[in-house]
Amino acid sequence: MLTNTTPLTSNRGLLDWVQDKAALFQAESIHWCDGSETEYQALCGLMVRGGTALRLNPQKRFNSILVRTDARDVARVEERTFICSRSPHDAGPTNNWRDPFAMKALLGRLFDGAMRGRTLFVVPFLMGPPGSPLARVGVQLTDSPYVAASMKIMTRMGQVALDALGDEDFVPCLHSVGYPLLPGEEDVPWPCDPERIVVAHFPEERQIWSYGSGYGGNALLGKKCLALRIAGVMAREEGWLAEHMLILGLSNPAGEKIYLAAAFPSACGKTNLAMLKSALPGWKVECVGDDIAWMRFGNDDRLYALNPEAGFFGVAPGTSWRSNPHAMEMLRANTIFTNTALTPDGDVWWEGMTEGPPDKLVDWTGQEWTPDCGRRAAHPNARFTTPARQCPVIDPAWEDPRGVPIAAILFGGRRAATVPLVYEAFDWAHGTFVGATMASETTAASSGEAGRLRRDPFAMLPFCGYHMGDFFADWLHVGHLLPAASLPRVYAVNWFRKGEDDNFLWPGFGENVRVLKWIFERVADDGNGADAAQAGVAQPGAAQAGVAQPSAIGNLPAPGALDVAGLDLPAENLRQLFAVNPGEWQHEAQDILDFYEMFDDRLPDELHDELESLLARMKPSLQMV
Ligand code: GTP
Ligand code: SPV
Ligand code: MN
Repeated sequence: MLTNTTPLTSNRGLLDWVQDKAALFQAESIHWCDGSETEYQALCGLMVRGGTALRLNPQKRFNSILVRTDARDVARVEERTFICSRSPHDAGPTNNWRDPFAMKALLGRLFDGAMRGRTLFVVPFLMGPPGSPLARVGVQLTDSPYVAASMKIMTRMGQVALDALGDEDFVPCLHSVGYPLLPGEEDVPWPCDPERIVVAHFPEERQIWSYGSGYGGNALLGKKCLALRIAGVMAREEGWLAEHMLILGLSNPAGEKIYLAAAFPSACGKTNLAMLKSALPGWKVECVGDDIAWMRFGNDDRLYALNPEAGFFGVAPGTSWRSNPHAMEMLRANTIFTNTALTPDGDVWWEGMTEGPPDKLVDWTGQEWTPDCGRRAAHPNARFTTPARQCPVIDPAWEDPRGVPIAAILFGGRRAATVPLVYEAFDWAHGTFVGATMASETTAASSGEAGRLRRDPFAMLPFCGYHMGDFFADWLHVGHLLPAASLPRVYAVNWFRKGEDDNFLWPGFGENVRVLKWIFERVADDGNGADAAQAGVAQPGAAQAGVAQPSAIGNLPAPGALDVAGLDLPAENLRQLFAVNPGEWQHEAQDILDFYEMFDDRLPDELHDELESLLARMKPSLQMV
């Protein structure tokens, strides 16, 4: 049973804190998580008996469960996420700010007795590979077995974290689903308090307090709360970067390899790109991480990135043997599925998984479902939680405590118009401008309207724990710290441009390797491409390899430089994919100017200069329209 009351540490600060908070929460019992397999099984057993989870058919999905949440608790809630710095200026205009004193008073009331009738799980977790100079320990107190089990997959959880902690400080993370049980009261399958969700960060004290939700980034506090919002504040002080980025290794047919990092907003393709199965023979992608990158400067003046997580919390809809076979492979076993549909033979299903839907399902709300019923079978933000080591293309260096050297950084989003398939920034400052001004259509990863275009700088809009203007300044600063030759090159990508018929112009997924290939050939040229640098870029039959031509917005692939061999892509699609439409870009520039306004004098001058340079470069073409 889950009642390991013996603390697994002698860290005085931790012991006192747990005792203090257990009294506040009034939990019925305490369990110190050790992170063992036995414990994981017990947590799953608890969820199955309590009606939170269903065990899937082991012949289909070995050692896996399906969890259905309350329909009101299905995604991150950005309006209820707060940065509680002492001064509102430190949270900046892109964050919801609350006074820390007032917020603690509010949460103190909500937490008071919130775990009555429940077990308090003490979840020590390590973000980052053991032994890494950047690795950080957090301890989450939670009353959700789902959260404890998920943390086991997503982080290095239990004794390993306490060993890394020793007598040092940890990031305290308080979490309750906010559904105390009175004596004799029966539990519900997914307890939560959706009307009163609060996800609060105290950057000066490095604390996280979360109430009311059991879902994703609201509740798995190691992920967005610690590894991005709080880590960002630490990184700023200590001279490193915490980013919403995937990390991948890219090898060419000669076996030369570079690493890339890419920032796309939530549900815009990081998991898919991070483990893509290459459509080009000989080219290979290996995955270091799919969501978060911690980046530091190496002694060799290069930028190194590591994945602080140990699992993937990935978007299920759209994942198929065609779009992402490597993900399908890793989802065969040891996975928690959340808010997917259930097949009659005890397997999971979601929209886009197979060509057509099965005849009959149980949908994510537990109701009978048929293809003509007019409802979705899986929630659009249905997710899988699965260990990173199960990824068939996990990179050999994914747990290297030093991280991997980054040769290029990509910024992308969902843009139906305006933004070409790929272009290259002229230099670091221009690259920072591209990151700072990126925009994307909103997705189901956050509650609220999907499909609305918004600026999402560095894909960090919901995840930056301090003033976004200062975040921009930090990025510009990197460009002054490192020699230009060792800075990663910066690219914008957009897999989501649409034609007049509203269809995607680009096939995406495994074919995206064609864009990566062009980038590889570009960076291999300038000496920052690791092994590739020495080997040169000559590819048989690719006379245009790595060649670019400048445009007003950046360097585009020269005609013939993007390898589209064997891809049945109409020439008209290719033309539209790379069109830089002056009217659209004039509108874009105006929108960026409006966006700049909220930052006042905290917007670095260099970003104003970059916008002016863009306008100046556009002038000749504007006169033509
Ligand atoms: P978070 O986990 O929320 O941070 O999301 P993510 O950035 O990892 O997004 P993910 O890779 O899970 O993709 C989200 C959705 O976009 C899925 O439904 C994918 O099928 C779809 N998608 C990913 N890559 C492509 C692509 O190249 N083209 C198209 N058309 N869709 C894509
Ligand atoms: C995202 O929304 O960017 C995610 C999912 O990766 S969550 O963990 O819910 O933040
Ligand atoms: Mn994410």
